[in-house]
Order: sequence, then structure tokens, then C-alpha cells
Amino acid sequence: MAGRLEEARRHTLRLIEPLTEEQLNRVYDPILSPLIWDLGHIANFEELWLVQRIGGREPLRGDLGELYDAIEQPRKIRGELPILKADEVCPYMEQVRERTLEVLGGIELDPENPLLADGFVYEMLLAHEHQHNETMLQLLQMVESYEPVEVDRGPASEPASEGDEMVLVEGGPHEIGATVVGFAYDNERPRHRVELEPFWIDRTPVTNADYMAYLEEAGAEPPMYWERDGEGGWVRTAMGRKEEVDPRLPVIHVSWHEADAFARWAGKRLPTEAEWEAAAQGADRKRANLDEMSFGPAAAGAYADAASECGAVQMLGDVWEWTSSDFTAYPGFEAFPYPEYSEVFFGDEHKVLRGGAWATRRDVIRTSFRNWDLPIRRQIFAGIRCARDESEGAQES
Ligand code: AVJ
Ligand code: FE
Repeated sequence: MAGRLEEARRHTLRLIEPLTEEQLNRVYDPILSPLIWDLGHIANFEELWLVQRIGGREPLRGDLGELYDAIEQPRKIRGELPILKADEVCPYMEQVRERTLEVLGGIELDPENPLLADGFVYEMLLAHEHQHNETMLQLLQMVESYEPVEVDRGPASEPASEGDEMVLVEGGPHEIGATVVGFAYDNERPRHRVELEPFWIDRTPVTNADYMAYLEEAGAEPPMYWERDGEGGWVRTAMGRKEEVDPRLPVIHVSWHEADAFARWAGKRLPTEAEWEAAAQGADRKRANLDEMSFGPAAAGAYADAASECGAVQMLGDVWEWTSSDFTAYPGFEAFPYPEYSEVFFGDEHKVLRGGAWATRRDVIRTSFRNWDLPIRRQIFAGIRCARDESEGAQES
């Protein structure tokens, strides 16, 4: 466990290594925290759950808990809070980690304590740091001339496959959600049965080529980071670098409203999250473009050897996929270990995203993993995969 905590931290620090103190402290966008807030929050979350709750110790600085409470402090004011600045945050991260390791050294994983059974609280800690890496990457897209320390070009050279536009998922009972074994968040449980009508789902994520055709015909707004190149084409800017939009890649940085409008234009619809999970059955996170290393998606149709049981590819990795579902509780849901992780977000305000993106750490993702965000959000690494009722016939679009 100490090794995995260490790996997560190395990854976090590697992301911010190229940045100046000014860049760490800067507010780039009112809907995104300054990077420095994420760093302090990662360490404070660790202090709260490990050092205080499990270790029974006092916090290093009692006032930090409130400043790093994500619910108390909305993103747009995080830049104005008296949070730890770049020179203070690293020592705080180190001191908390030192105490975490002391607590870890003296702990019995008591199966009677639900926080400790199967190392739950440690898995939660890792997943938390991993998820904040992705939030940080959303902001890094806006940092002029950001140069990643290391980039793995592997995913870019994965060959794209040919195949049908849509694949069929059988109707009938499907089991949805995480089983009782292994780490999962409260919102993925309990596992339960849903009845689905048979439906078609796109074999691959929607491509930039598809999306450009849609923009042409429907005159819609382009995805975030796109601009006209002056000759009728499109360029996109990420991390200060302008590149021609690659038609083979999945479209990314679209809002739920845009995804929904695209699907309707294509004569299709977004899948429900239950349909998405049924279609993802059998997908393998080990053969997927995850883990932040490639700094972009692979071509649509890549990883065809790791298709899900229904024949869909890239269900995991590359781009998050918007679903038509609101983020709500599964029947029999119980908040654990705190209602602020999931429960306070349930309702009709947030839409569910599934599958993870190139910017998601591999260990975060499972076919049952549920992400959620506001339907207007575009800075998340989200794309589109469409569905259609089987009763409406297939593929004649
Ligand atoms: C699951 C990505 C919506 O960032 O708000 C991080 C993850 N929860 N810290 C978020 C999370 C607490 C969460 N999302
Ligand atoms: Fe958090």
C-alpha cells in the first residue's frame, strides 16, 4: 500500500513539475481551481481520513480542513482563499504523508471496521488523488506552453479497425453496478438487475470527422479549444499549441447538450447509463488508452482486440462518454463513507459520464464507475457514443 501511495504522489508531482510558482497559484478559469488548491486538498483529504479518522491524531493545522472542503468552497472562490501557496504546500504534503505512513505501519485491517475492511480507506485515498490528477489535467490544457515530463506515444500508433457503424446489445435482464467484492464507490452499489430493450450502440466513439460534418450541416458551435483555420478547416489549441483537428480521433471537450444535439442530428440518441454498462460488459481496462500518458485520445476504432462482448471498442479510455441519465441513487443506495462524495450530487442537475478518458488513471476505471458533471461542462475530457432502439432498425443513416 505504501508503494501505491508513493506511485500516486510521484504521478501528481510529475504533472506539476514543469510549472512555475506563479502558474501553480494562478486562477486560469473561474470554473477550475488553481492547481495549488488541488495539491493542498489532496494532502488535506489524506490527513482527514488517514491521520485523523484512522490514526486518531490531531491535524497539523486545524484551519486547513475548512479551506480544502470542496463542498464549502466552490471552485470560483478557491483562488481567493488563504490556502497554502506553492512554497508551503509541498512541505505540508510531505508532513502528512510521513504521518500517514506511521499510521499505516501500526494498523490492523480490521474486517469489522467498514473503513478498514479490504483496505477501503486506502483505496479511497488513492482513487481520490488519481481523480484530482484528471482535474489538474483539465486545467493544464489551458496552460500556455506546458510540456509534459513524459509522453507515451503508444496509443497514437494503435491501429484503427474497420467494422460496422453500430453493434447490437441483446435485450433482457442485465446486472448493473459493482459487486460486493473489491473497491467501488457507494454510488456504484448495490448491484441490481435492469430489464433492457435490445438496442444498437456505436461501435466506436464519434470522430472529429463526424463532428465536422455535423458542424457544417447544422451550424452548431465547435467543441471547446477549436477555431477556424481560415481555410474552412479547424485547428485546436491545447497547452498553448495549435494543431490541425485530426479527423480520425474521437471528438472531445463537448458538453452534454452538444452530445445530445449531435446524437439527434445523427438520427440516434445518447445511451442510458444502464445501456452503456451493458454494452461495456467484458471491456478490459488493461487494453485501453488511460493513465494520462499519451496526452490525447487514440484513433477511433483502436484497441479492437479488446472489444467488449457486444463488439464495441474503446468503451474504456480515450474519452468519457455522456449518457442520457441523471446522476441518481441506485435502489437500496447507502452513503458510505460520507454523503458528500455522491449523495449530495444526486438529482436532475448532473448527467452521468462513463468509461474514463486518456486523462483518467487506470485504477480509477471499472465498467461500473460513474462520473457526473453539469450538462454545460466542456472542459472535461468528454466525447460521444450514440445508441438507437433496435425497434427503429439499424444503420441505415
Ligand atoms: C467524480 C470527478 C465528479 O471531481 O467532483 C474528487 C471526484 N470527489 N474529490 C469531482 C472527487 C471528491 C468528483 N467526480
Ligand atoms: Fe476531492
